[in-house]
Amino acid sequence: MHISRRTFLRGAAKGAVFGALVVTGCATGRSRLDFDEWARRREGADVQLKGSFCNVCSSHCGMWIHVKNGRAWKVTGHEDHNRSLGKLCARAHAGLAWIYDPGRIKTPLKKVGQRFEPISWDQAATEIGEKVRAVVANGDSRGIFWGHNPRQSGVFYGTRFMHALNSRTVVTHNAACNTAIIGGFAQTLGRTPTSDLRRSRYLMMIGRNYGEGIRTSQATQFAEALTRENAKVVCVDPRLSTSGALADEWVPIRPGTDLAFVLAMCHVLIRENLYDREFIAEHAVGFDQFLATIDRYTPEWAAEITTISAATIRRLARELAAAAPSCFVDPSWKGAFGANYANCTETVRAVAYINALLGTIGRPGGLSIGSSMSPGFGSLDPQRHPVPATPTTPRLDGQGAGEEFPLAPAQGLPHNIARRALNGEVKVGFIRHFNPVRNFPDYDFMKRGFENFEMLVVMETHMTETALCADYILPECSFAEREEVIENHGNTIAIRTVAVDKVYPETKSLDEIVPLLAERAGVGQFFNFTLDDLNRARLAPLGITLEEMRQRGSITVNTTPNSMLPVRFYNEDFVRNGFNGVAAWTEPASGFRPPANQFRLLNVKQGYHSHTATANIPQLAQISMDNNTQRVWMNASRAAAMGINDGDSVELSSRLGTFRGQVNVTEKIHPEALAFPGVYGTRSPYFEVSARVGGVNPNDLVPFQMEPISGHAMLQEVWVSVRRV
Ligand SMILES: Nc1nc2c(c(=O)[nH]1)N[C@H]1C(S)=C(S)[C@@H](COP(=O)(O)OP(=O)(O)OC[C@H]3O[C@@H](n4cnc5c(=O)[nH]c(N)nc54)[C@H](O)[C@@H]3O)O[C@H]1N2
Ligand SMILES: Nc1nc2c(c(=O)[nH]1)N[C@H]1C(S)=C(S)[C@@H](COP(=O)(O)OP(=O)(O)OC[C@H]3O[C@@H](n4cnc5c(=O)[nH]c(N)nc54)[C@H](O)[C@@H]3O)O[C@H]1N2
Ligand code: SF4
Ligand SMILES: [Mo]
Repeated sequence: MHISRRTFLRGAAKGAVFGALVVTGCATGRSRLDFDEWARRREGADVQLKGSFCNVCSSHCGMWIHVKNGRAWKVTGHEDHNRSLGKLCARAHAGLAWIYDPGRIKTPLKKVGQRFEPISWDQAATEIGEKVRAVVANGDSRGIFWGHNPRQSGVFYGTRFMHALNSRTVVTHNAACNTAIIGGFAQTLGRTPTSDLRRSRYLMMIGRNYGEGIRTSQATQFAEALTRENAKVVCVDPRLSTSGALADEWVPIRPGTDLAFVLAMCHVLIRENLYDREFIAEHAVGFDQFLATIDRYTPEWAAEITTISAATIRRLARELAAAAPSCFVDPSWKGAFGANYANCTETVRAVAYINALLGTIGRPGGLSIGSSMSPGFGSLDPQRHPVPATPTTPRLDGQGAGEEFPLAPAQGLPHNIARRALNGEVKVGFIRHFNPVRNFPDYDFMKRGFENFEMLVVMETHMTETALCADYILPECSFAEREEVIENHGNTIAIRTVAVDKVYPETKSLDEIVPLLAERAGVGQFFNFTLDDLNRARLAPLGITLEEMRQRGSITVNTTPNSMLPVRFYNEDFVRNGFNGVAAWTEPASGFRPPANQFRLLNVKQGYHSHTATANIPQLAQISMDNNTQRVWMNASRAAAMGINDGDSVELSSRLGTFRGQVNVTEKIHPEALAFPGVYGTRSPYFEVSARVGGVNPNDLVPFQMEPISGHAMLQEVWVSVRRV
């Protein structure tokens, strides 16, 4: 029997294509006892299942925490949760290490001179409250902000706290992730679409690596698409990622030039009359203005810029058109155009255009515009629980109408706060579940900024680089030790329940911390309710009780389908603010051709780590060490020309400095690029495991910069040189 790649993948079993990455339980190989059977035997009789959702990345996959003798000992995917679909990725399992890690912060800490000293919650809250009162009384509320990896508990408590203090500034990590995507799609389609992976006949990923930038449900659906007979998967990426290796076609592209590639495909669709005229007639705004720009974007022009041949660009555009409307150019996440280059927002607009030309938006197998994010949660009775008025104070981060970055989305610009701190504009920062000093470009710049607030309060589980800048560190208990504001993830609602007792009794959850701080800051009246009151109010309109919610963990609810909005090929708001009415070719700020002997830096994910947060988890660090995955990828022919061999130690330099690392010499990367796994090179002396792994953090080489339209941090706008040592 002939075994094609597709048949082989199908044989590899649905959902298990990424091997260990999507863990469903596997045979042990040596004995006949399979993992599930072994687990059943081990569990014995007294195992309780506690509903929760995973804390290791923003996907928040619904899961069950299995508790035996008061200890969490394993997790499994929640079958009724749309992000996990009954499965979890490898990181979720390692996330258990978080709960029992002896390196967790155990009491509140205060910086005294160069050291941190343990203090009581009472002292911490009183001193923080006094400082905040003084700043507010002085009319300086603009100088106060809250920053976080946005999670619904943080959004609720953080925003309410800031409003109570007359500040409007709540910022998130998105400016180092997908701000251009949120902003660009909002400005063009009204919202960010998602791909209908399940039904598509042609899936084009431009810098989206479903196999390693994981959301469990999507990884599973991507794996299914790889095995579908009538579907073609194309990965456009300067690097042969796990997804690219499994795809039908890998199209290596020069990094930073995706905009030229997409505009040239648009050109082909128009010139060859392959676009969906009906869809355009019905939904497009400013199509004539767009047509007037398209002549210049020939495939020959794009070939020079992208290093993809004109023939390939034409073929890919024709193939997409042949599969339309059951096809898509993926809206992506961070990879190519989330927050990397000066042209990212323009690239996102162009991706919206090509999907509109193909008529994929709102069509089966195309881009889904989904359902309303709100399942109709209720809210607390404002008569009994006064809501602070939304302040009119200007924001601290320069985001929004009338500010420095009028078109930046509301998710905010934390790096601009670091800059403003250097001018003495920042009074008090509250940071929760967020490590901007390590995870934004330019470590020294971010650190200097975050050390230059009058007061920084960090709510953390670990002694991160950001925590080390703080005046006060407040220890939050782990995800398994707390209940939280009920979240909605599309049409699933999910709760975290208390699975285990607090391992460190002096730690607190957010619903304990914020009301305490608010009370000492003189605004306690806005927090005269318990988390239970809040969750009951949220559930009331849905007819679900808190008890039922706790028991079921995740529940699918009805949401209202979104309606189609106009596709704005031409956008007045851009013109008013001095930008292009129609998205137009724009080079990265550093140009697209590398200077002699230099390389483009790529900042990439690995399937078994989350950003830098998991770098110190011993089990995951061991995978890195066993496989030398902390090494920087370098193209084999370039390496040979420079006399560099696989595994060699090298110096990697940019204008910010020189760092020592090792190289992974491979054919799987564009000659002009170096791929840095984003996990390594942590700077906190508390991360001893991570320090043993080694590696260079890409953010150490990238200077502070801001994209002109969305204001994001441009994680790949830098040239790096390599020298063998
Ligand atoms: N394992 C794991 N999974 C995660 C996360 C995690 O930390 N770890 N985090 C979650 C989060 S917050 C996010 S944002 C997503 C990210 O998910 P993705 O965006 O899919 O992941 P990335 O690794 O950032 O980038 C994907 C690919 O983009 C390519 N790329 C880089 N520059 C360019 C370019 O200029 N052009 C093109 N065409 N391609 C380029 C890289 O080589 C890489 O293979 O993952 C989510 N899931
Ligand atoms: N070098 C590098 N930089 C990156 C990336 C990368 O992969 N590498 N990825 C980029 C992307 S796509 C994103 S989304 C951002 C992510 O940037 P962040 O949001 O800063 O990163 P996270 O990994 O989500 O975790 C932040 C911190 O949350 C803490 N934490 C974990 N659990 C809890 C908890 O229960 N309570 C509290 N209070 N704290 C907790 C962890 O200790 C961690 O330090 O970084 C961006 N920058
Ligand atoms: S994708 Fe993995 S790490 Fe992220 S929430 Fe889901 S199971 Fe957890
Ligand atoms: Mo992200």
